[in-house]
Amino acid sequence: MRSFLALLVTAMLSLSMTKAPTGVTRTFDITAYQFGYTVTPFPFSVAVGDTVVIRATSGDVVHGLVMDPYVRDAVTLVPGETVTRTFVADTRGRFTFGCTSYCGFGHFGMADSFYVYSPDGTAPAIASLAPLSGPVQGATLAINGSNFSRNTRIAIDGASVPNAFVSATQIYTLAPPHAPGVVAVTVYNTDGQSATANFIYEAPPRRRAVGLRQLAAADSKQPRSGGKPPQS
Ligand SMILES: [Cu+2]
Repeated sequence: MRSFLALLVTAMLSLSMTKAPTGVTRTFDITAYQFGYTVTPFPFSVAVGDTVVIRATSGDVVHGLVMDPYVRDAVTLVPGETVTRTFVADTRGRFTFGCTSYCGFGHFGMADSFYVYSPDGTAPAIASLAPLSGPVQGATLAINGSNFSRNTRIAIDGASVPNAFVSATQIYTLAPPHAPGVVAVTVYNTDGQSATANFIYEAPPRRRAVGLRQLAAADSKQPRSGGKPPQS
């Protein structure tokens, strides 16, 4: 009888800690490379109770993937082959996944994160970026919004960038050098909820290749107005 009660209590506890499926299915494509993973769509985060489908492959050599507790047995990723796994994200938190197949000198640092958040928590929000655009060499960027913390993670075009925390409504970061174009600036709070805004890397101005001789020639053709004509 006592063991039955213990079992009942355990069952009730685990019920309260996990969440029933939401009926939402989220599909992510994961490509392993030396030495990291790209996940599309980005960010790799879902609400607790969502059904998650991952389709994983390798972009170069043979890699692996393990993510406790959702992908417990190491998956082998071979270029040109896609492995599909489906699970219900029933526990919230940040889950690290990494490579299980030795793939070179960067193998042991080959890891990334998957977030399962509670939709009841407060999500961060971005109100504005200052500046809105910057040079391809990179720039200091102020992110204004709400619900930021020292542990807020910032990514620009998928790459992690520093968080120089000021307050819950402002953080600074460094936008790294990047090709011209529009990129996503995403902030994540610790439970993986995120907000995204666009930043523009501006193409450098094109310099006209004009020689001194051409300049002089153009100058002599200019009609002169005003002043005295040169004395001959
Ligand atoms: Cu690897």
